[in-house]
Amino acid sequence: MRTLILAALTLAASLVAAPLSWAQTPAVALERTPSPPGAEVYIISPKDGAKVKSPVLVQFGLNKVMGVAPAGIKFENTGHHHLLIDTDPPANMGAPLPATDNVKHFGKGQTETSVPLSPGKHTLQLLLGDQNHVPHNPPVISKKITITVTP
Ligand SMILES: [Cu+2]
Repeated sequence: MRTLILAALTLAASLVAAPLSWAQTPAVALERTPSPPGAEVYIISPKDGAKVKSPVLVQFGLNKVMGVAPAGIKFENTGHHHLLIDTDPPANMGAPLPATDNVKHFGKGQTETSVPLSPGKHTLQLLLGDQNHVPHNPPVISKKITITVTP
């Protein structure tokens, strides 16, 4: 029993001493941040099915149940936006979101962006993340929209 407690304390101390970089997959599952009931994230523009020119101005909407806070700030019922471009949401919602060409982080609390996109069809979707870039529980995710970029 004593050994078990020591092991737990050592683990806790190591987590405090060496905070995980959000880009790494944590060895220990992070505690998920709860989202309040009724939280909704949505793409204000462009509209689903829109024909647009590149660069595309994408505006992020979040209903009043939640607020936007920069990454690293722990505050109840807040998060920051992630724009998923031409990709499905991750299967594992319990891990920090990667930063890739298809998953853009808006960790300063931005609520819009301008994305250069090649001509053709593209999908866009918003996924809110907590201070550690981990989706909330349950995830706050928008409908996936499809747009067509015209040359
Ligand atoms: Cu993030």
